[in-house]
Amino acid sequence: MLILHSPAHAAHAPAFEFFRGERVPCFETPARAAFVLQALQAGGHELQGPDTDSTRVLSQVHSARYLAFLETAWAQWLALDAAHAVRQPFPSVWPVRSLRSDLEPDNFIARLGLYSMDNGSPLSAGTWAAAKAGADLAVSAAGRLSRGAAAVFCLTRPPGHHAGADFMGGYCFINNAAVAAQALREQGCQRVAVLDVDYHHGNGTQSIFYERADVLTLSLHGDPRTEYPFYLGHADETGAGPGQGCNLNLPLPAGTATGAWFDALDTACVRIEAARSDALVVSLGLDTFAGDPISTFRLQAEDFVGLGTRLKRLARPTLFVLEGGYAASELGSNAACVLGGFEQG
Ligand code: Q9C
Ligand code: ZN
Repeated sequence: MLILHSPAHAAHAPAFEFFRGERVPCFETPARAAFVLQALQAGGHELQGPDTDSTRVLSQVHSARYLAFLETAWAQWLALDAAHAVRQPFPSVWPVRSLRSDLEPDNFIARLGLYSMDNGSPLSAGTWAAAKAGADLAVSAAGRLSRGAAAVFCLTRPPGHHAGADFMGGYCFINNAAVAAQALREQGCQRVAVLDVDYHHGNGTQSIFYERADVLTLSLHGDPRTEYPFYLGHADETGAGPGQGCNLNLPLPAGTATGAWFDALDTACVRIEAARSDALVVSLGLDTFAGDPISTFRLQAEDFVGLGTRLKRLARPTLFVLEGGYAASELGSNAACVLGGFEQG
């Protein structure tokens, strides 16, 4: 399978996040992509770089003011104090119900809160460069599918599926899967399906397309009653307005293992076929793995082969985008299992 990748991902390398009352090393690291690259190259997959700038498509997915903030956020942080070069900004205040989000405060931390859903998306000097490179890969991959490729894998980080039109969250800044789906639409696909198999609900992708009938969004994930992102991802969220019926959530209890997970995958696949989607974007989170340090599902390496095989049966042009997966040393072999299952399926 064709792999699209850029070394620019490594520019996003914050050191710390907050976890259960402690400041801990980030789970979402450059090493994740290095493990995937190593495994896929060892598996003989062809590797190429991006060939398209995503700027125009990005403006169809994210708000202008959010993109302007993200692009300059690190420079703004440094401008406050040169000592910030070795510190990470974290939001500490958010415009929740009854507070105004139409105005941009002058205070940097207040603006960071305006554009964040959590304090779990640490920024570093190269965050914009890495995230923008990921979007370039997503648009480039859509172009490959439109020109006849059967499948492409975008080896990107940081991940994207928690990022909404105007906010970052859950290690995500730009919604690569949404950018890919939007690019496919603009390149002539009439109906696109985005299937999110990350452990966490793809709240950003769902919200971006919630009122649209041209992009079907589907997500299998840990039940938001107990799992991040907590405030979206319930089964009764089915789309709105013209997009009514175009969102499917399949929340599963913490601890879900192979049998129940594949039943849900089958439900999602049947819906994709019924919708006659003509291209498939897969938000490929591998944090459903039993060994994941922050998640509770219990999939094994061979289950990822089964995932690839099931997706191949859909027989649609397929664009994989890497999302989560924090058992870094097994991330490469698990990704290779999905691609292997797809190619053999
Ligand atoms: N610092 C993805 O898998 N954060 N994101 C938990 C808080 C939520 C995961 C720790 C996990 C987000 C793309
Ligand atoms: Zn995840």
